[in-house]
Amino acid sequence: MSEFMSRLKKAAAECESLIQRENRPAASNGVYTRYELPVLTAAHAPIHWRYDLNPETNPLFLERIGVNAAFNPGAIKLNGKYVLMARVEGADRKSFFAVAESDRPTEGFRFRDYPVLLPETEDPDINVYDMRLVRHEDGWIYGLFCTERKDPDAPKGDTSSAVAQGGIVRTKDLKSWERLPDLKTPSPQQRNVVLHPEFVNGKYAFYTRPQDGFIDTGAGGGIGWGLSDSMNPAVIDRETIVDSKAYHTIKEVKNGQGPAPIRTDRGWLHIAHGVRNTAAGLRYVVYAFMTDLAAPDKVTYAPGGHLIAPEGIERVGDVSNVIFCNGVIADDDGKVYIYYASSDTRCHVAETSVERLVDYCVNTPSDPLRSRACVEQRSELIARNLEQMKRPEYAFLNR
Ligand code: M1P
Repeated sequence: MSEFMSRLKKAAAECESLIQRENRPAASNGVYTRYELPVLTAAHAPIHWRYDLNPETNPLFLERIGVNAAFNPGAIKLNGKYVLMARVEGADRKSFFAVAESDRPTEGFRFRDYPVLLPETEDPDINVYDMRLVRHEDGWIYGLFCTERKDPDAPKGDTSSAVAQGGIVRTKDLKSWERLPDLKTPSPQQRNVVLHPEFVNGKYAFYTRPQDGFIDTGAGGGIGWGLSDSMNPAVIDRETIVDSKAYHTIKEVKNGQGPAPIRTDRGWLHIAHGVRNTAAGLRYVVYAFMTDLAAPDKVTYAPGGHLIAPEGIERVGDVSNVIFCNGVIADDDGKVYIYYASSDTRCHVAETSVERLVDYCVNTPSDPLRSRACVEQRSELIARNLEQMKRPEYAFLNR
């Protein structure tokens, strides 16, 4: 067999076995259950995205256009399929979007034949990433994403400074896309823009993340909120803060709304990310909170600390110590699949339910913001438990 054919067969078999491998539930803290294996990685990218499959032009079967990472997926259930809109990053550092789908929520994700050819505005995007897929009550599925362009005011020689804004597309089928104008807000830059799934006072409602600079949120920051009369164009005149960053917390440096919130009987259930600084750089974790059903910008429950923090292999990647979530699927049976990415490298899933997440939000005490107050909070739980443990049915605990 030629080198071409033997390498082609090997590459195809490896990719297929990755897609078809079984994914089993792993550790659970009762709130959610992680699954053992990532659901999507760079190696899930089809071989026909990466190799030239013609032996005449690629006799050695060399990879031509590499894929570096598949992470930060938006998520939606469409026509009975679990669909991820992954941020795929080529070896050339440019991110793009690609749909991967499966009949099962925790395994079997396969990329479609082509990545998404995203329509551009008259000011072409240099980089696009982190799409939130939102099924709005107006009948459209919107894709809200970050569009990044070089900062026109960057000093000569500065080839890093960029401007981030909220890009918007809409679709009915995740196949044909209509590009709408970028969101306009009073803030110089935006990232983590998310559309609320319902009208609020007859208007489109957005979660934003105002920021002064590309990385630093500066005086801005916090999960913002604003209303727009229309989506075409979407314009927010006034931004308020729903959930601010706070000193010595998991969201000390910045935070951002994850996917669109889930409607529950007890309020809107939000998943977000919080960032703090460490000697090893920024640490990103995922947290949860709830807001009022009638006023989605009013926080009603704010459990202290993180919901998901990086563990094991999740800690390591292109941008280490990062857990980021912009995709969740609330299934018809009440189960919730949290699709999260680790270290800007790969996608994972954790399974939970609306019931468990609401219980978590309502019954987890909020962050008391001081070490002593934290000990008092924990001691109160310990005291109640020690009383409980005196009951005969707890004798196995040997107290
Ligand atoms: O590298 C970590 C994350 O950084 C950004 O998120 P934020 O705007 O909250 O800092 C995004 O680039 C995100 O994609 C990335 O995972």
